[in-house]
Amino acid sequence: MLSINGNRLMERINTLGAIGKDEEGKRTRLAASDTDKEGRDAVAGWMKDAGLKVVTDRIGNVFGIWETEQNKEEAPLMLGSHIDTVINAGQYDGCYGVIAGIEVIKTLKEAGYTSSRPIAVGAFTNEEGVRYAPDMMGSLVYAGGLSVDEALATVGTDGTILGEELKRIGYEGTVEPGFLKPYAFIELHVEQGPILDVEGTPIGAVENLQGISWQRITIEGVANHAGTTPTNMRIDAGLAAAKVITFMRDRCNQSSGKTVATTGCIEFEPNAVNVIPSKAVFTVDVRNPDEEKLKEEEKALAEYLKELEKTDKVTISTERLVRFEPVLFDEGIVKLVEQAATERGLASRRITSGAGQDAQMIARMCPTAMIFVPSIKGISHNPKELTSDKDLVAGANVFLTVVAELSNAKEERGI
Ligand code: HGY
Ligand code: MN
Ligand code: MN
Repeated sequence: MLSINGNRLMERINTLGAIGKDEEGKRTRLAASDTDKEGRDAVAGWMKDAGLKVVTDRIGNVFGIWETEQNKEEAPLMLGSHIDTVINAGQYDGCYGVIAGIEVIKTLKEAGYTSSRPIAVGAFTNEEGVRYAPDMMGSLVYAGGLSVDEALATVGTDGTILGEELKRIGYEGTVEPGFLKPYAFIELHVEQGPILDVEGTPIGAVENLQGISWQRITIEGVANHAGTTPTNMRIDAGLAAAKVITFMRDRCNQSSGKTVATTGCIEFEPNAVNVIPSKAVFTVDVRNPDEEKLKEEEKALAEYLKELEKTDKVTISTERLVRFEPVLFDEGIVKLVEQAATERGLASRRITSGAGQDAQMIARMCPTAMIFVPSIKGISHNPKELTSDKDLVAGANVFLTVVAELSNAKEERGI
């Protein structure tokens, strides 16, 4: 059976993983930053090394394309993921899928395979959404869910403009997003959750992905002296924010684990140890695989904020940052993933993606699915994120089998 070059895969994952580390060893490659540029340059170099045509579109998505005179009129099979990271990130999230995509194509080419359709691997811009919201921005624009000009005008958390930053790092492409109309899309990714690791299952056949709701909430209270103000006279924005965070945790606990909620960012004004906060600005990320349940959570939160305005005499405003409905992946490709795992003697199980993914956006364009490999202890968005080399290579080989099947790659040797 044809297999990928495991050493090359791991060497590249570790090379990319070393890019963007600061003096404390924290790995951060926020979208369109200098470290993101370094990562992009490395990946574009590996695409060229595989003999791929490298094309950057206007939102900075970078594609490596393998096409021949015989197949270039056919709709391409598309692979891909992202290489931008969160702050102080792990080295596998996104990067694994992009590097494995290049590896799979290079392996097919080296083995003398020809495929009935072009195969393209993409590194999508700003999947994480940490610097510029929304997340999965590059793939959302690619799929036509957000105008490229609107996306390029996005103001970041640091006041920069995405389009200017892409230009500054040399990744302001000229080709319109959506220039390739994929026949199908398949993304390989680490699970980022604990299920496969706990069960000892090496392959996840991802059949759906949960809905995501991000909002920024601003609570205005009254600054006052921390020592002289009696408790019953306080209009405390900080306390009200804390009540929202615990309210959402209670909702999660009542949802038998289906709803998850996170406040990842919070800022107080004037942010002084002895001043009752006059303002709290914080984010709420709520997710649920069921659209109706997610709507219920959003409604419950909105009602609670209204109640809080009365009980705590604060003023509350909200700003929607992201809202993506749950996505169902293509049953035919999910089955292909299970078959490919079996062919390679690997156990697999159906699984839901708790994380947002570029695949959820490209699923708007074509039949799409994902392959997961285990994350040890389910840790992710954390430098301790880890998947064993063995699982990474096994996942990439299942990916190879699925890609060969979907692209009808033919050669005398079985794979
Ligand atoms: O937010 C997410 O789930 C993804 O990591 N962007
Ligand atoms: Mn990811
Ligand atoms: Mn991520």
